[in-house]
Amino acid sequence: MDACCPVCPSAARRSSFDPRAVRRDFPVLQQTVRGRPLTYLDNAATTQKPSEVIQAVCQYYGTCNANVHRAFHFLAEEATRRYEEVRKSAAAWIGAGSPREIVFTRGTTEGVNLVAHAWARKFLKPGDAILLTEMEHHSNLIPWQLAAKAAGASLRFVPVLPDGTLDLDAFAAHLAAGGVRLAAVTQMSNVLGTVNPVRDLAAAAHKAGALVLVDGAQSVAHMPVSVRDLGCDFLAFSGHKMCGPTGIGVLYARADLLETMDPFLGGGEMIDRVGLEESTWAEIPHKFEAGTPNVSSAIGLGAAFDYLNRLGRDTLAAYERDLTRHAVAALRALPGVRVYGDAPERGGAVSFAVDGVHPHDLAQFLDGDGIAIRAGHLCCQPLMRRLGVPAVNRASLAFYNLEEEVARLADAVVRARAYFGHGP
Ligand code: 7TS
Repeated sequence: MDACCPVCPSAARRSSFDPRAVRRDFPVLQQTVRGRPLTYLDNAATTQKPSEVIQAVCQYYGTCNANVHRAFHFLAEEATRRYEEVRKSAAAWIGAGSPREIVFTRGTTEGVNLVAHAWARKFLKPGDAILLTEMEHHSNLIPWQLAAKAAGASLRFVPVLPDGTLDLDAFAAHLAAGGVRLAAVTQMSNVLGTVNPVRDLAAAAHKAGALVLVDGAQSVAHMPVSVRDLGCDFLAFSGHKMCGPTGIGVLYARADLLETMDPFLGGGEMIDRVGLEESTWAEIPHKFEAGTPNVSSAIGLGAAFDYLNRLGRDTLAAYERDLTRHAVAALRALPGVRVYGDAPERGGAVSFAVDGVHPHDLAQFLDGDGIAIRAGHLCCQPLMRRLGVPAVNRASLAFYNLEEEVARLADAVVRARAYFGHGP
């Protein structure tokens, strides 16, 4: 990023980070689309993958493919060793006390569902409440609707204020009303970019006797996150949003909670002793990993941890913060453009509306220029209702995005507005 950018005066200090060099690690980003450079601004949906991750998956299949945790031959031992090494890397990535607290899942969605089944359905009673917020992704809403219905529990919601932050007084009031057994909150909104004060929320929830689940789908990919620092009881995230492959994610859960929870899925590998009528379960975390896991994607996720660690998480987060500030300012400066969310701490999901242009039309127009953004309700229909719109546009940034890509977006938005009859 240019040091001369007026909205990011600290850029010069970070000149050692070279996003142009980093982009060369990503084969997808080298492409042109309809003769134009690909401008990929849909990173909140999924990030692109560096060669290192792609090669790790290929290399696994080419050298040591085997099922894990069951055979004694050398391929199986190597595959198991590598799979379990990634569990240690995942624990280190989020500051968990032990790899026993790391359950591999398919992604955030499965992690939340696991807790909703294995914890909530076992421990919630009629009259209990689950505290959520209006900005939750459907993945951190629907599982709780289902679990609450099954247990006879209720749901309570913290409203979103006009600046895109949570109504913290309402959060406190819900806790004070009693009966809340779990607060489930996103750390970073995939629509507004808002970073919620999860550490404070967790402390307050614990004081009220509630557990805390953090949806880390957006945060874990874009800022350093430590479960110890946050003081949360559960945290779920997805590998594919942080340069890893699809189909692999992580659920962190406190070991003592995992010990008391029922299994989620039943089948091979999650058992200790199996009888015809009754069975006992494997040690945690294996009790929660029934069947053949996604070994290759776990290996790829391990490569993603290594890659991002090498670039430096603080460096990447600082660069993204500057680029986000720049993107928000650039879009806000355009006539007829409204950016949603103005939280003091925010990530790189930048949702906006263009006067008189339907979000889907805009996304299609931008696609004609090789610019990939998302349009729609972004799996946050209740939040759309709070914003008073059926859909938004969203540009979402990663550390390999450039200031010139933001300029390309802004220029295309201006042309789209003119094209649809609202321009200057
Ligand atoms: N929670 C949040 C905050 C998310 O942004 C997403 C995915 C999920 C949960 C679900 O993650 P998954 O990997 O299990 O699917 N968000 C988006 C998005 O914003 N656009 O596409 C997917």
